[in-house]
Amino acid sequence: TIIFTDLDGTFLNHDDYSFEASKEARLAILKKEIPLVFTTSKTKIEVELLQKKVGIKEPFIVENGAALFVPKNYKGFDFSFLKEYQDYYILQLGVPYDQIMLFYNAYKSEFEMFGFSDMTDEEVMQYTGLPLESAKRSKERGFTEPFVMKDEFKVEELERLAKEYHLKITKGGRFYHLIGENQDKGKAVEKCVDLFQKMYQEKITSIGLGDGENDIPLLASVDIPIAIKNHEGSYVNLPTNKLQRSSYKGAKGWNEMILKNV
Ligand code: 2M8
Ligand code: MG
Ligand code: MG
Repeated sequence: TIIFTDLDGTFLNHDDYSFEASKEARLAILKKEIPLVFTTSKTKIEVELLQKKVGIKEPFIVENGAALFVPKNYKGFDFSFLKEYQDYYILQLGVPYDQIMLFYNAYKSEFEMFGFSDMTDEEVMQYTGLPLESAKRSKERGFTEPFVMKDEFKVEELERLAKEYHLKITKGGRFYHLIGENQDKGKAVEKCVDLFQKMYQEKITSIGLGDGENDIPLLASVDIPIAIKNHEGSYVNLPTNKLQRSSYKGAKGWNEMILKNV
């Protein structure tokens, strides 16, 4: 078994980003040595710090499926056929941030987009409720740009234009995200499962948890999809009767559903 989880609103509470309520489930996962793969819109540095806080060192997927990082020497497996990057092996599905910014800067005034690159640290804090240090880290983007937009009805037109640049738009709990056309959380999950099946030489059961629109590809690509009740009290929709739904929001819902499934 391998678990892929979204962070904000799923593993972490939407409002205060806390995860204490999932203690029991985290212990169960630890005991069974189940890989817990954070699969998020967040940046590499944000995930690294969260892993430290949680006390785990696992592979992780950043910026909406832009890249999968596998720590070197993970479980003694040989991932050296992948590209090396710092203390990791990396598999990249996203495009360089420069390419994202080329499009973003060309259209930001016309569409009145306000992105992380325009925001001061304080503004990111206001929009997200993150403390200063975390806000700074969320601005260290490598592959994608989160933004808000005044005229939300113009998103369709923006999507059409993005397509010409081989980019697309997805939606997280608070922001739109400008990302590469060949990336999403689901594609990265599939690559990761393939890698692990190669290592273990057997079929692996994948569990996925998410609360947002950008988690739909993730949920669609796992064996056991779990929708966590989002901050508005609703669930993402998936055209399958396999979808399980938590009774609680955020970390408490995550705890509930992991204990039910592992
Ligand atoms: C952004 O992502 C969230 C995730 O769902 C969103 O769209 O609401 C990201 O840019 C991330 O880096 C940041 O930590 C988060 C903070 O709420 O916002
Ligand atoms: Mg979320
Ligand atoms: Mg997310």
